[in-house]
Parts: sequence; structure tokens; C-alpha cells
Amino acid sequence: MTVPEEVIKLAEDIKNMKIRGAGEIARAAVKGLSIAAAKSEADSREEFMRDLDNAAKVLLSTRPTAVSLPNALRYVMVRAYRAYEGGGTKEEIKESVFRASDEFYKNSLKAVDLIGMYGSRRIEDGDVIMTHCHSTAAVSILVNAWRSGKKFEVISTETRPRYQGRITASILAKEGIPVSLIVDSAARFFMEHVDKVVVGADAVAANGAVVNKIGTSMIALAAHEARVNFIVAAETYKFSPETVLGSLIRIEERPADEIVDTQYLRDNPGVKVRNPAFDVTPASYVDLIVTEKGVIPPEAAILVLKEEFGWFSSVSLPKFLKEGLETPVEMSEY
Ligand code: RI2
Repeated sequence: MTVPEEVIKLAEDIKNMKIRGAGEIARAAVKGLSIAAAKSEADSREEFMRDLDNAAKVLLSTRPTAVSLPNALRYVMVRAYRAYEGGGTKEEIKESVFRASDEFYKNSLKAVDLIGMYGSRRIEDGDVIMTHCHSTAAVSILVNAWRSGKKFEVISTETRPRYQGRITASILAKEGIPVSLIVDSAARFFMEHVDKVVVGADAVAANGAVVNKIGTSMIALAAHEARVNFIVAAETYKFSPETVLGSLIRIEERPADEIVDTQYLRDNPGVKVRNPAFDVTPASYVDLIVTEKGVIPPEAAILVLKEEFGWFSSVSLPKFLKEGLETPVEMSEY
């Protein structure tokens, strides 16, 4: 298998979370395909496609939950296959990969800005906003609102085990936004003072359920109980087309040593440590999903999926994705 060193390194960085956040993972993935295309030493078109497929497989295997990853790969690979099936030369297919990768990259950043703009309109003076983990899209809403002159404060959970909440708190503090960092288990304690919860998403299912960092659903439950608005910031490439066809979103379970050190594990062989990285918040606990196409109720997720991906299609999904996702999906224009 000829996958360039740089792509393998990129894949490792995604796997060990040096590159993290659903949006960043997607951007890294399309960059990986560009590198694979640039470095390919294939003599034929067929070989070139095999190189691309192999790179896509390696990138796809890194983290299973963030749907942005297969969607980003699909965006580029569908276009590469289209060029290939249309009889394009190796150079033309390569060009299509560069173009698609660049397009996805730029559009994804534009999406984060638009979400910031739309979502900020829901923030009001005096709000106390709780957030969880570190989401570029959720932070975009908060920073946008602050820069537009709204005055509010933020409560950020630290987000064990990897403490991404510290990143959020430090970004907000640098922006001048008043922010308090709390332990995750204090979320319900503070909920009575909270006006809105704003979080990101790793995946949105066809039924409007939101998959996000572990602990999100517990915060949603507390928000629901306290009648606090629960707002999700999610680009449309985080919506999962596979869920239309009945697949479930796989929840990644990460190593035990993210929670306890290896000495503890050695000293306590009878203790089993479980470390799911994400959980599912049902649509009934979500008030709004802010996408770059507009603000929607979670029940409208199916419409986003239909518009973005369609489901009666002429172009089949690249083979590697069919294998990787184990679903017989036929996708069209995405
Ligand atoms: P943006 C993160 O996952 C968090 O769950 C966060 O809410 C989500 O991705 C979306 O992040 P992880 O990579 O795309 O930290 O909004 O496991 O940045």
C-alpha cells in the first residue's frame, strides 16, 4: 500500500488528537488527500485512484464518530471518481482532487463564520451561557456575539478526560469575555443561573439527535429540566447521510489511560475503566441547530440531509467508503 509518510503522520495526529475537533479533522482529511495526490508516483490512472483510495482508507480509520471526516473524504473522492469515470487523465484527476480539497477547506471555514453570525443573533445582553468541550463552531457564535457588542458571561466545563474546556475558556478570556471554568459534574449546580447552553457537534443524525463530547447529553438533560435553551452549532457536513439508511453513529471508546495513569491500572487489575468519547442527545432536548444554511429545529435534520446529499442517485459512493462505512449507500451530488 503506497500511502505517503506525511499522510500517515497526519492520520496519527488525528488519531492521537493532536488534530482534534470535528471541523479540524475534516479539514485535515482533505489536506491529506491533496498530499496523497501530489506525492503519488502512479504510472497509470488506475494506480493513481488506488493511491487515493488507500490514503482515504487510512484517514477514514482514525476516528469513527465525527461524521465530518467521511463527509469530507467523500466530497473530494466523489469528484475524483467523477473525473476518472469521465475519462480524465491522471493530471486532470489530480487537479480535481486539489480543487475539491481547496473548495471543501474554504467552504468549511466560511461555514464556521456564518454559524457565528447566525447563532450570535440568539445571544442577548445579560445572558449566562454554558458550553462544553471545545467547539470551533460554538466559540464562533460566542465570539461573534461579543464582537457585535453583546455583554454576557460564559460557564465552560473543563471536559474530562482531555480538558478541551480549558481551551475554550482561554480563547474566550483572551477575547475579553467573562468566563468561569467548572468541573463537568457541577453543570446541574450552575444550571439554575444559565440562560442558554451552546455546544458543537461531531455528528447529527437523520432524526435530529446530536452526537457530541461525552457529557453533552447530561448537560442537555439538566437544561431541559431547568427549561434552558439548548443550542447546537453544526456545519451541514456534520449531518450523517448513513443514518438515513438506518446506520447508527459509532461512539468512539478511547484508551483507559486518558482517565487514570498506567500505575493505577497495574495496581487495580480488577477495575475496568470505560472511556466513551461521545454521547447522544435526543432531538427532544435540542431547541435549535445553527448551520451555515440557517437555523433549524432538530426535526429538520432530514431536510438538510436530503438537500446536501440526496438519496436517489446516479453516482455511486466510492468503493473505499462503502467498505469503510459498511453501508450500501448510493450518494449523489455531495
Ligand atoms: P468543532 C469535538 O470532538 C467536540 O466534541 C466538539 O464539540 C466537536 O468536536 C465539534 O468541534 P473532539 O475532537 O468542529 O474533541 O465545532 O473529540 O470544532
